[in-house]
Amino acid sequence: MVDSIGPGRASGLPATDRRGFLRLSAALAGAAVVGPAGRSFGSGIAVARPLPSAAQMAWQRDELAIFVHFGVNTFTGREWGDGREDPAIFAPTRLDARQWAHAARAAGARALVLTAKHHDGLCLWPTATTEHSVRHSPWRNGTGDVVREFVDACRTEGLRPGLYLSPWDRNNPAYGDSPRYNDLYVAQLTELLTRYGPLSEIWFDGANGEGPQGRQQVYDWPRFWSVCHRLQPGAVVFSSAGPDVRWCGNEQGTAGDPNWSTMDPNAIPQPGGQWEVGKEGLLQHGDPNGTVWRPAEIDTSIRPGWFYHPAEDERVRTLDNLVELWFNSVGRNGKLLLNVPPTTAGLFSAVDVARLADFRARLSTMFAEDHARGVRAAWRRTGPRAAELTLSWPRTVTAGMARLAEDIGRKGQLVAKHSLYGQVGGEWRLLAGGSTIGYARLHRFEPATLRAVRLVVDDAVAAPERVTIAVYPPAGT
Ligand code: FUL
Repeated sequence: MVDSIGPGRASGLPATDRRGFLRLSAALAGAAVVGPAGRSFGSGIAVARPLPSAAQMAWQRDELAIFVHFGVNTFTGREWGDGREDPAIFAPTRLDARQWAHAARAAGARALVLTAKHHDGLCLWPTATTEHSVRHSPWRNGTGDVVREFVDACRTEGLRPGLYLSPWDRNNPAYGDSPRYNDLYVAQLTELLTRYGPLSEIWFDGANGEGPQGRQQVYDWPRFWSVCHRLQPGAVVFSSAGPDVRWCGNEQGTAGDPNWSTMDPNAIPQPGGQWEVGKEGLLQHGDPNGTVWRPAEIDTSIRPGWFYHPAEDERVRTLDNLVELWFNSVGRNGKLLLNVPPTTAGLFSAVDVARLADFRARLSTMFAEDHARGVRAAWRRTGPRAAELTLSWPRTVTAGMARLAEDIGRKGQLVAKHSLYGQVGGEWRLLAGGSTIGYARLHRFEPATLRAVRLVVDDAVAAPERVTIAVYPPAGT
């Protein structure tokens, strides 16, 4: 995300306000009373916690998606085009979206997101809204449609397609003439959301640069989002302000710890730099008392840039770095959106393709053997906000990693602090610990020979619900 320039609009989503939510929660929960920290007390009846929608759940279960930045910048070597590029420079020689999808599947990704239009304004599909599109490119003699080829390739590989449509448009003369550009932008969205079948995600960047003569574009976010929800009810809408999925606050690939999937919808009412100033912590950590489900997506690139630059061929993330990234994103209750940019040929580079396959092979090896599979674990509440899960083996096992998970689909996210102990010889030893768990929490710890493990929920925002555990051998064994 980039900082936007100039003011935006103070109105947010017509979202549930906090008081309205609390009234609703109280009604749902009968006599429950909400305390200052959003916790229930008094009646002992729990206040309803936000839950993910079916679309948010599907998005989270994907765990890994591949971001595809492709456009005129691929041919100019820049990261942001200025909108004056001739569409004729978009001339991939061997574009094959099936190669992207195949490599994504080999990486274990379940979805992809393509930049249908970046800030330079070139539309990679034959839009009726502007002349600045692939229609005026020599690629496929001007009859091509990158979005179509991308979506078809995703479906062939059984992957879910998603699209990025930059609101900031440095080419379109209407940009800066707010109502006119908003209409045009909605027309572009409508084409994308109606022509290509079901999408998994619609990705909004908050960039809001100046238009011609310094004019300031005021985006109509509530309108954009409602168009998405109406035309693609199965897709999640991403931005720093959600509404379905939030930006994690950095592009380095690190989710927060803690990382709550709940947010206060009024804290960042719309995307854009001015709304995000001072809110990095909130984007990183979410809000345990938040009234809406808005989990964090971790977008980062496999290379220093988002677009392909041959000079960066030596700077592709290493395998170890990718594994680290996995622990810091999916392993912290996030979803990883890893960018892999096609070259001027229109293909992922061989280095990146090999790295993606190696990445999945490494993860598959690391998580191949779950010592906890099929072993009965005993769960018991030990206090109003505490519980423990104990699992013992008839023989000892050597362990070095664990994956914890809450039943977020049915119970939401509850655990605020946890500790993992292992029984080594006759003693209980602390192996790992942390704050939130959520969809997934990965821990690596000093390899140990264990008779049993005990996960202690030290604190939770409501009575804790059963957590599941998987226990793996040390990485590299
Ligand atoms: C940013 C954009 O400015 C970058 O170019 C890239 O698309 C990234 C994912 O979002 O805000």
